Amino acid sequence: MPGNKQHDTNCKTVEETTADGIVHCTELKNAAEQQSKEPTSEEVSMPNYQLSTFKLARILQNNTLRKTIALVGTFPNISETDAAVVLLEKQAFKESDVQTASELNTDGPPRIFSDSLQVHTEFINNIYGSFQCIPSSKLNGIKTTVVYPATEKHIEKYSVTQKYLISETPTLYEQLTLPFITNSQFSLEWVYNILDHRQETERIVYEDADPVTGFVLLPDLKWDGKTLETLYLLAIVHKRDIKSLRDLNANHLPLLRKLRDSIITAIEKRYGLCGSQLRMYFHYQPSFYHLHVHINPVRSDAPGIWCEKSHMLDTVISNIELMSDYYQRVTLPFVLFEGSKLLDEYESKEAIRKEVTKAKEEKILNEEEQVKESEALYKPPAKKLKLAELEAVEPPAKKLKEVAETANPPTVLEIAAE
Ligand code: M7G
Repeated sequence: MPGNKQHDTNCKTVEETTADGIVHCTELKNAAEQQSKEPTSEEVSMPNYQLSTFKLARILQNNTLRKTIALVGTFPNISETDAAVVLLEKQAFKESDVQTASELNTDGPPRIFSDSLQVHTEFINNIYGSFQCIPSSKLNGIKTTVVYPATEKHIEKYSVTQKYLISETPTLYEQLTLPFITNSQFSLEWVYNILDHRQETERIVYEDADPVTGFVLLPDLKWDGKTLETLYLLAIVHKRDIKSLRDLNANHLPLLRKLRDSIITAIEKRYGLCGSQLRMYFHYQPSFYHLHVHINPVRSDAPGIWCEKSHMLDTVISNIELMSDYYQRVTLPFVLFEGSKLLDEYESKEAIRKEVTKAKEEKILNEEEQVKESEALYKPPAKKLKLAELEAVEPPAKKLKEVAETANPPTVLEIAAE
C-alpha cells in the first residue's frame, strides 16, 4: 500500500511500501544508540518543572485497586498558582521480573529473586510465611504522568466525583453535546504533534501515511512501554475531521477496516500478540475529539474498558455495514461527572440529578416503612428509630435477612432484645 511505514525497532529498520508494491527497508540512523539512550531533545522537550519540588494541595483520587493516586498541587519554584496534576501508578509485574536467573547467566535484567532482595519476616505460622520484600530499586519504578499547567477540566477528569449516565439521542447530541464540545474541549496539540512527527516519533510502532485512510500506531501515555501484560497502544487517524464515533458513517468503512487489519498485523509483528488476543475500541465520549482507537490485550483489565464508555471497533464496523448512518441515528450512553458544565445543560433538559434526589427520598421512605413493619413484628421494639438515625444503623430488613441465613436463627424475642 502506498505510503505504508513499519517502524521496527527490533531490526532497526523502517519498511516503506511504495506505489509499486516493493517493500523498501531503510536502516535507521544510529537506531541502536537511540534506543539505548533516553529520547533525544527533538523527541521530548525537557519539562520546565522539577518533579521533586512538587507541592501537594489536594489528593484527587486514591484507587487502591489500581494502585494509582491522582494529585493536584503546584511547582512553587515556577508558580504558586498554576495547577499541576500528577498521577502516580505502581507498576504491574512483568513475567520476566519473576524468572529465576540461571547460575551461568546472572548479569541479565534485575530479577526479584536475587541477592539484592531484602526480606523482612513478619511471621511464620506452621507452613505459612508472611514477608515484606524489597526488590532491586530498578523493579520499583512508579509510572508518573504530569499535566502542567493543568486546566479545571483536567482536575475534574482525575477527581472522584458523582457520575451520571446520560442517554444521548441524536437530537440531544445536536442541541447540547455538539455545541459544548465545539466550544470547550481539551487541546488537540499533542495529537497534531504526533501526526506531524514533532513529538513521540521514536515511539511510533506503525504508520500508514494515507491522509484519508491512514493512521499512526504508538504507545498510549498510560503504558510504560515495557510490560507486555499491560500493553496499551493508540491508533490516531490522519484524517482531522472525525471528532468521534458519532461522525462515523459508511464513507469511513475503508478507514475502519484498514485500522482493524493493519493494527493486528503490526502488533503481531512487533509484540507477538494475535488479533484474537486484542481488544480494540473507541471511547464515547472521548476526552480528545480526534478519532483514535484504544488497543490492549483482552487479558488486561485496562482503565476505561467499562461498557458505558467502550465501543468495540468490530461492532462499530458491523453496525455501519448494517446501516450506513447508524451512529447518526442511535441513542448512545455516556457518563458525565458532577461539576461538568455539560451536565448542567443536560440537567435543564432531562432532570438527571432530580431523579437521584427522588430515588434517595424513596429509599428513605421505604426504610421508614420497613421500620414500621419490623416494629410491628418485634413488639415491643428495643428503641424507636428516628429517620435521621437510619443512615447510621443497619436497616432491620437487612438484619432480619442476615439472621435468617445463619445456621441457628435466634427467636424473634432474642432479636428484639438486641
Ligand atoms: P480518550 O478516549 O480521548 O480519553 O483517549 P480518555 O481515555 O483519557 O478518557 C485518549 C487517550 O490518549 C488516552 O488513553 C490517553 O492516555 C492518551 N494520551 C493522552 N495524551 C495527552 C497523550 C500523549 O501526549 N501521548 C500519547 N501517546 N497518548 C496520550
